[in-house]
Amino acid sequence: MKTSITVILLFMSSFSAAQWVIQTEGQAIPHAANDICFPSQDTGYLAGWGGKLVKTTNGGNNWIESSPLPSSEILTSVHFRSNTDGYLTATNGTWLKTTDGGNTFVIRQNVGYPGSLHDMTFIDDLTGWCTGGNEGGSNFVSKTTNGGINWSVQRNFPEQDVPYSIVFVNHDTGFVCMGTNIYRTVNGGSTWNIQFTCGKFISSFDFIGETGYAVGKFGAILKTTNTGVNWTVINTFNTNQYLFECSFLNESTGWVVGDTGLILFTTNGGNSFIQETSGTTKRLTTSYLRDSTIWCAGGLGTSPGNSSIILTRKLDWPIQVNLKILIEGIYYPLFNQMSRRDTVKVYLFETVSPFNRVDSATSTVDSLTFSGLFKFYNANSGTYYIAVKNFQSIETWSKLGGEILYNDGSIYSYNFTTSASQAYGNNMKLKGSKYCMYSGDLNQSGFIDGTELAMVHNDASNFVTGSNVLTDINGDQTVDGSDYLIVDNNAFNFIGVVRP
Ligand SMILES: [Ca+2]
Ligand SMILES: [Ca+2]
Repeated sequence: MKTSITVILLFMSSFSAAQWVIQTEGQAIPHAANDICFPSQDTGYLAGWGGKLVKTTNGGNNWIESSPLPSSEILTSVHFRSNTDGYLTATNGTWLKTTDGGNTFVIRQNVGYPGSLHDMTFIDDLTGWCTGGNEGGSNFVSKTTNGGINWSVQRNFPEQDVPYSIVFVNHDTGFVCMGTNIYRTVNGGSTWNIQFTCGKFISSFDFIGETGYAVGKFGAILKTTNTGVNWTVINTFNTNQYLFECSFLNESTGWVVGDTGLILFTTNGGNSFIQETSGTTKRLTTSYLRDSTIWCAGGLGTSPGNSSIILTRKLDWPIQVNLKILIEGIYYPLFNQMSRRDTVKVYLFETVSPFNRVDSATSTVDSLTFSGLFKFYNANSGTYYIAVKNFQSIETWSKLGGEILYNDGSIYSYNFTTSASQAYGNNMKLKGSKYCMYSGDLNQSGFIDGTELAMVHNDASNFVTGSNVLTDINGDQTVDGSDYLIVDNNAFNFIGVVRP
């Protein structure tokens, strides 16, 4: 018995979510990493201690080292807007620019004030900000509007605060974290105001549209849904670890990385987190999402045992669609239920001619909730028509234009029952107050006609009974005149598939 349980668990784990893989540790990059950036799926950069920048051109499998600064300096951030054009910041106040993928650098010693540079963000090729300063010294945000040629200091903050992470969601609205405060600007950094005081040191931000997250010391996780006007503390994962960075794929799905190899994952906007197995106890300081891959990296300081580590994880979820659908014959409005759960096959079609079929999934639609969860393992994120088939019904397509579906761990909901227009060409039958797939295409020819009338008539004449009988249109386990009536009505109205 014990053996069979083990086998089942192994079987299940091989189909669970993707795993983190350690791409490189120690030797490839001898010092801890601070920031990672992937301008494309293949090309990535990692900046860290010892003045080191490393580069990959194969998605992180191999890394090539360069040393733009003396080893006593620390590169604090790396930001590439293309495979070749990027910027770096360093603790000695140096700002570096490359236009050849890190082979050569233009080095700028001062972007406003002396002092360490901590972070940098660019909203387009020309406009960017960086944060700098030292404890008890000159603390500032500096802005460029010409790709880093000129910089203007925007504001001195209170002496005790040092600005670290900075992010802009557009040319006007941006955030810096300073100590336990989140500062916000709505005028491109001309003025900054404290928007939220957390009580814990804040490390960094990530924004997806109006939704943003911030993480920090002592397990701090914060969330905003109105572009940072209001912030709420998320307490759903209890940890005291230092959280360094978060990367979100959409408003609800994202990762948080932190001390001792901690990686947290949520698919519901932080309502709950699960801890993913990282395979390391090293500090993870940075994470980056690009297309279907996330990387994170870290390490601690320059001592040999604390050298850098890079982990990666493929996002190989299916597209998940929760469909609500009713089947005319077996739906009873009086009881608001179907006479049985039924198997439904769902296809995804491209929305441009010739409307190629891309993927399919089969599931059961519940007799009471009218819902089923369909998982598509082959389709990539994209816009698709959702076409539904059932062994007794007319194939029914989703409304004009298609639906945007993502393979990002989220579940997309589509409800065919609320309105005729939820189906392409309004091709559904109103029964009670709900819309249903037409019943009667028993040979799946795409239309309902005399062929099906003959089939039902024949079985009714022979008093055929039983469950899941093809000609038992209303699912009462008897083939009779009431089944014939449904088919007759639809045949009379020339009901057939309506699709682009
Ligand atoms: Ca037919
Ligand atoms: Ca029947």
